[in-house]
Amino acid sequence: MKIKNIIAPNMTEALAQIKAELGEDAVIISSENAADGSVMVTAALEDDFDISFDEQDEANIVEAQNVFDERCLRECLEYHAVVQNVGEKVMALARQISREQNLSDNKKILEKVFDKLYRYDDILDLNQPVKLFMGTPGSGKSTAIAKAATQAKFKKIPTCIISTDNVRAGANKQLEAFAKILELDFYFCKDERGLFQQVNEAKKRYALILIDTPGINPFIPSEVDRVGKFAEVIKNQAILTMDTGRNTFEAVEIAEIFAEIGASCLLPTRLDLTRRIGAVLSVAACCGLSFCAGSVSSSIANGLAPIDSKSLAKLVLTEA
Ligand SMILES: Nc1nc2c(ncn2[C@@H]2O[C@H](COP(=O)(O)OP(=O)(O)OP(=O)(O)O)[C@@H](O)[C@H]2O)c(=O)[nH]1
Ligand SMILES: [Mg+2]
Repeated sequence: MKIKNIIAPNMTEALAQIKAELGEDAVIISSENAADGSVMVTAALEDDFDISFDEQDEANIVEAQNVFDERCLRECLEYHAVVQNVGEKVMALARQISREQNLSDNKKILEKVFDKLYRYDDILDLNQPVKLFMGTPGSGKSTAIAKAATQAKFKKIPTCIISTDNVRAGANKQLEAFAKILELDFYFCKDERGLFQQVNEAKKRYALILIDTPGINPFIPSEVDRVGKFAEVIKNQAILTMDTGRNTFEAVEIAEIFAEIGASCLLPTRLDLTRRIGAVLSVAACCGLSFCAGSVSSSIANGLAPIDSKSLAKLVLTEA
């Protein structure tokens, strides 16, 4: 606080001097008349604190209120065993979205993060009518095909199934039996040349062509090559089926090999047997694979569940 004592011939002059020296906001604390008729006035001025509240201040407060629970989200990602670089990407996007869109709700933020981070396809998207399923042995290829074929049958989509699996005894018989029950046409091709011809023929008659391949060990090049040749001739959608409960790092390594031979889409299987989905979150982000559906039961009748940013966010936040 600034204090000034002013002596002036009269009160009018004293006030003028106070105004000149301390400004309009000064207040008179005391005044006295001296014996000679002059006046002695004590005036004070509060220090200048900026207490104005403008739009920017308001925005800062809104932002502060909307800070999301970073620790909770980080713990969820750790629980699901998401690989570090994908986890960091999710956190960075979450912070950006929270700040830019004034959001504090973890579920809403995570949905928006997954909207940005992943692509989502429809398993029955007929713009890509030829769908080849690939994956490790027992990853759920034939089951996923039977489920997709069942959905297609319900929607009256003209569909056929082609098997290229001559590795596992009885593999064709199983799928052929499904095709028979569903009253769908079933074909078998033993090599890539046969597949090429069969697919070209099938395109004239069917809106959806589902191709099964033998389960392969991605660490054995000759096995990878076998399915790679099939993928090369169809030049359409290659779907990687993967057991959701796999070790995250193994899953990413395996998916990288399948992505190299053309896998563009991920179909997580055994979601019903798994609580942690870090492997599939990591695979889709690291290998740039879209999600096309998820398998949530061994039962063919239960079909395939659609996967989108909402279902992924729910799985991440509720299981952890
Ligand atoms: N609980 C559960 N079981 C599944 C799911 N998907 C597949 N299975 C089971 O997993 C086993 C293997 O599935 P298949 O569809 O035969 O796997 P595949 O990839 O065709 O196997 P190969 O042809 O031997 O390479 C079967 O017993 C299926 O019933 C699923 O989403 N949930
Ligand atoms: Mg099979």
